[in-house]
Amino acid sequence: MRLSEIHIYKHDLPVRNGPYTMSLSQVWSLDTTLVRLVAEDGTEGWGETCPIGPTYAESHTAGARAALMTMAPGLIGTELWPLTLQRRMDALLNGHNYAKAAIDIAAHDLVGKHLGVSVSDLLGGAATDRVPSYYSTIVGDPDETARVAARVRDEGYPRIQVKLGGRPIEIDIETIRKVWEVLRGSGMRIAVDANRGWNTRDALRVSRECPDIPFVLEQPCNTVEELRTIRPQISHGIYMDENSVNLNTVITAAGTGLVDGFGMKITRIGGLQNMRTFRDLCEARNLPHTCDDAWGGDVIAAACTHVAATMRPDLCEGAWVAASYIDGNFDPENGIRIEGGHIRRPTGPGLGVIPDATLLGPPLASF
Ligand code: 0XW
Ligand code: MG
Repeated sequence: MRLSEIHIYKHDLPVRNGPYTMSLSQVWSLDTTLVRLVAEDGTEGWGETCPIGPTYAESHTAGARAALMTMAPGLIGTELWPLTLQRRMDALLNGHNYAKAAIDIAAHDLVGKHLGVSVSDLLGGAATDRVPSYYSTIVGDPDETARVAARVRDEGYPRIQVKLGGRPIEIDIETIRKVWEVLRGSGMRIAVDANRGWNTRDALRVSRECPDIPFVLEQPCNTVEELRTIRPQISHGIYMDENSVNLNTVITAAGTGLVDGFGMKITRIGGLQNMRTFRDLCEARNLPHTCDDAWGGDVIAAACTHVAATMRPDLCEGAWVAASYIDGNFDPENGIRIEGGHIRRPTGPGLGVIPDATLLGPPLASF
């Protein structure tokens, strides 16, 4: 089954009650890119990629569209099976995983629709229809963050990710302590995520001053070398997020015992084809991991939900989707919603969500 048409769309997703604040960035509205692939038999598939601003990762929203436009002419006529497509994209453009991911997701959606199976079944089969999510706070006032923690605990979230960094480390430590006061005994798991914002001194101090609190440190510092420095000096687990830029890095991090788990993004690793390999590597090493993306609407949210549904349940740290920070859905009927801290796995073929193209306006480019 060959690819006949590629259409590229741009859409703004304002942050509800913005800004979304992390240690090194603040965002008010996200610029997402969607692609619609059409196969020679007329079957369609949707993909999406949405960097959360220009400083979170080495990805840029206009860069995603430029990369897609560079590859698009050379992709027309390519077989849509995901591995074939991945190799073709690599032959057309080096790197730019986050742009390739949009094509890869759309191809999985299209192949699933063609075969009448869901993306989670294409990825090996779902272990659950009720996928756990986790709540990610913003960097905020300690008391307010503790109030949010209590609220999402009561809503049924199994896990919380507390954003920290970009301010005096004493306020971060106070925030962790206040969150723990309300979550102790609840069974809720805690990650503290400085999004690269601490130096090794601060990361070590957080761990030393909170020896009684069972959190994991997600991407505390900027580089792999800094993670390696703090690794033998702390007792808290370390998860890698922003540094896991490709499968090569993941293999080394998992294989050398550098980290205890991953906060993982589908677009950063290059799409669902690579994400299934990542998932299997984690399973082989018993390493917990999330399935997230930086941001995005229903298409990326559905992709995250399908992958997380296939993860070994005891290793699944949850699917993070932007639904709690954005209004409305691309697919008004089957769009992704979080209920009780969990997400229902879409039941339809492919991704199980179909964007209403009238919400997106005309494509920016068509091939
Ligand atoms: C919580 N997230 C998945 C959403 C934002 O893009 C940041 C990210 C993370 O874990 O760093
Ligand atoms: Mg993170």
